[in-house]
Amino acid sequence: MFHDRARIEVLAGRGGDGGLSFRREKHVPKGGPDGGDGGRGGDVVLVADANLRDLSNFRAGRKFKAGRGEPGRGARKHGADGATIELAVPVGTQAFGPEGELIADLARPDARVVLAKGGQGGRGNARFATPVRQTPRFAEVGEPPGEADVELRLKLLADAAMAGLPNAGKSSLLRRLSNARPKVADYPFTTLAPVLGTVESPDGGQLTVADIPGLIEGASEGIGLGHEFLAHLERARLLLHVIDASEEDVEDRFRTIDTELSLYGAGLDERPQAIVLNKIDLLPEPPVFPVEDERVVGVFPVSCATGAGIDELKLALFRLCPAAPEPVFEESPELPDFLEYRPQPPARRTYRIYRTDRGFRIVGEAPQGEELEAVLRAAGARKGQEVEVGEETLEWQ
Ligand SMILES: Nc1nc2c(ncn2[C@@H]2O[C@H](COP(=O)(O)OP(=O)(O)OP(=O)(O)O)[C@@H](O)[C@H]2O)c(=O)[nH]1
Ligand SMILES: [Mg+2]
Repeated sequence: MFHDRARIEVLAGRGGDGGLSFRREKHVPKGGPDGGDGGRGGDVVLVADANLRDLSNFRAGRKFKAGRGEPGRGARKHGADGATIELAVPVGTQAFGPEGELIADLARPDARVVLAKGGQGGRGNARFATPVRQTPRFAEVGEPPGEADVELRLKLLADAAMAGLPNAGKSSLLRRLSNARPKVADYPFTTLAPVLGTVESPDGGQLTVADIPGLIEGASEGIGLGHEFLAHLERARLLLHVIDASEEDVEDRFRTIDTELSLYGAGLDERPQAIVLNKIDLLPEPPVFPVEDERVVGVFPVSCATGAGIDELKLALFRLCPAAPEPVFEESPELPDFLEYRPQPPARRTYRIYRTDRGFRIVGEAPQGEELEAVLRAAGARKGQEVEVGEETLEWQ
């Protein structure tokens, strides 16, 4: 099975609480505050791995959790940072948020995207000592972690992708053009999953070409195998439309595929097409392509059986493939090794939470009602503890 979709839930690590501690030494009756800071929670990161072919590492509904930051301790000991987890995905994976919005596009090998950011560690009470407040009896609580519900979709990144009816000779053509060795047979739907091949030019250039399972009429509505694989044509800048020229009605068969491309949408019907008229070894005369269409950037009679026309096609591919587009997301200025990074909207908190020796204190514009409860529960509030909010002191139930 070829898995090109997965739904995952990710939870970063909570920041560790700041330490609330006072120095205790034998001959020092009143030691100063010495609680260290809590560690940062780990992130959940997607990393594009050039060795992966699909998303089968992710089965439906899998959850991934990064490590929590350790709390700060006495003697100003800082808590350790929580472990970040890296989820490897194939190059070409896109991540979508709950509303179907594009969050990340891992379009290059080693591209990295933070899906959920770990919480900052809280500051320990040692940090709050001032000349007028020598014994701060509070420490900051660690920040809550980022979380995300994400749909991963692999959309192959190929310079050119093949479209065509079953049996047209797409896989035979990929074998002729590239290093890939997809299965070839004289029955329809031989190819069940996309295959990528690398085409090399004599002067050292490289292109990738994708062989996609055959399309039939109704493919855009899910008939045959084509539908779910049409997405893999989306990011190819040139379509190689492969037609068996040894049969009648070349134009009809061209139209059948073209209709499915436009019904699918996503701009597939605007993509430039190179028409490959295959199986000319079975024809007494060279074929003609009877269609006038501005998207057709070239017509190539070939025979995958004899190799006729293949070198011409290969050379033309390097001329016809438009330059790669700019990445969807910019490189992050503050994280230069994070490509295609899109920062999460910063969680602007209008308040801070501190642990005290009797419970918690909230300073600033505190949340109300259920939100306040959730925030305190997340901070580890227990029954009977005191919660100071502004001027009020409540008891946590
Ligand atoms: N005579 C002749 N036969 C060819 C040529 N190219 C491919 N074939 C044959 O056509 C049949 C189908 O070839 P494939 O490459 O498997 O076709 P496909 O388009 O990948 O088919 P699906 O994967 O089912 O969509 C095989 O029997 C090939 O040997 C050609 O140029 N000449
Ligand atoms: Mg095939």
